[in-house]
Amino acid sequence: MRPESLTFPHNFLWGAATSAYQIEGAWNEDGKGESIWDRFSHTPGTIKDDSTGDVACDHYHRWPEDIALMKELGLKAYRFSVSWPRILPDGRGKVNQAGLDFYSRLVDGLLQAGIEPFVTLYHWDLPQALQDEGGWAMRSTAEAFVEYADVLSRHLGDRVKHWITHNEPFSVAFLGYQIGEHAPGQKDFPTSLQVIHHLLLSHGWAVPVLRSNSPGAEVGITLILIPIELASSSDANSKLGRILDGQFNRWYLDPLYGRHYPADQVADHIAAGHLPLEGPTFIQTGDLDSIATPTDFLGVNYYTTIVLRDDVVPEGENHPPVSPVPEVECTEMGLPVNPDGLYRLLNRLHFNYQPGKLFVTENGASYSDGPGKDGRIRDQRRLNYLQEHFAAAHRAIECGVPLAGYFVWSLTDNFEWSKGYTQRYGIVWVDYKTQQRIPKDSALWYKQVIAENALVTPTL
Ligand code: GCO
Repeated sequence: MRPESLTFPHNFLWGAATSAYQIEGAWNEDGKGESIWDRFSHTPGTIKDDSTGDVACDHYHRWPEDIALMKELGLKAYRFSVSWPRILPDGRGKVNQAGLDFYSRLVDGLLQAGIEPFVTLYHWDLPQALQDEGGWAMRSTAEAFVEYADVLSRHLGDRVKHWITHNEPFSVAFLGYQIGEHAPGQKDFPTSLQVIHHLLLSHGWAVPVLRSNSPGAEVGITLILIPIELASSSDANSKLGRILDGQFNRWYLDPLYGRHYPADQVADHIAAGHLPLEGPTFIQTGDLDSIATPTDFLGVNYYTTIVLRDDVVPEGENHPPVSPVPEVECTEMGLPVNPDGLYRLLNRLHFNYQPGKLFVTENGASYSDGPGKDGRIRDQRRLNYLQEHFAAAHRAIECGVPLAGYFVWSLTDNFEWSKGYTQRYGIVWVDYKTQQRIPKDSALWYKQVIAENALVTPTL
């Protein structure tokens, strides 16, 4: 390793990411409305350890401490999401001032600490009132999203200069509407196509609203991207590779970058009877132009790559359908570790779609290492994971990919959706009984990386 070559560009934004439902708690305080995740987690049998996000990391009350922690680590940026039902308890109409005040204080606190806020508008906690009307299957929900974007950006637009409309529309559709493992727990493929369309449409509609309320701000969207690699070029592998890449990646990237939904996938859906749906079509003239509204950056969430091998067949509803290859290390989420996949993905995006700017908006790993007898948390596997992925990002930058920042998922351990508290992604440990936060070795090393703006060798 040549240390001098592993310095990152000046002003590279090193950050960490979280989302509202996963950390805030205070699920019914200060006028907040119910979200689909409140409803879902309160439904028996939905969450692995029968837990909920009712309290989570209690960030709603402990945010000053959390900002102090971020400052101590030297974070340059913090990506968090806003709970829509804290702002508009019924999804539209009546505004809850207490909700706006909470985020306003958070933003002010971050700026005072010299930390750039990156605000995600939708990280999955739809107001239940909108779900009662059909949720994202309805075009009216996309309209309500624009109202929400307007209210929020009117209040924060003077201080927030980075907006992310949606987090991972793929996960909303796949986990929430195809396999039913996330809220709202439906299993209906054709509906999921409608849901995706309305998510993307609401993004496109919101972009000009955010820009006009937040002069000079950069606006983008975050996608989870799951590269598919072929370990052999058999016909079966190539076909499956094309289909999975279409479902996970191209179905989102293509329309966002003005190429419409991918023709091969549309043909597959028609052949399978998934399109068109009964009744009037959900795609209206002009929608694809709206979806392709130019943005300032693309947010990339990267965790793993799917490698298709002839001898290992992905299992049906396993998500993502990874083929565990015995010799490849997996995180405790069961995701194979593949840093090269990030390098190739960033290059592919640059070659193929050319976003003006890219941020890795999430990357991290679930490992449960906790405090040793001396209280120190030796999460060496997470540290290695991050080190290898930072190096992959660095290689991509050297190839000319305009990567401007990197957000580790996650700042603290938190509520991992249907896995409850059984998976720990934080670089900071949370003791859920006492709410004590303890930076893990990975956090202490990350602090050094940020301070040097370079991939330093851990000296812990
Ligand atoms: C995402 C999810 C995160 C998860 C993380 C780990 O954006 O991918 O929103 O909330 O916690 O991906 O699975």
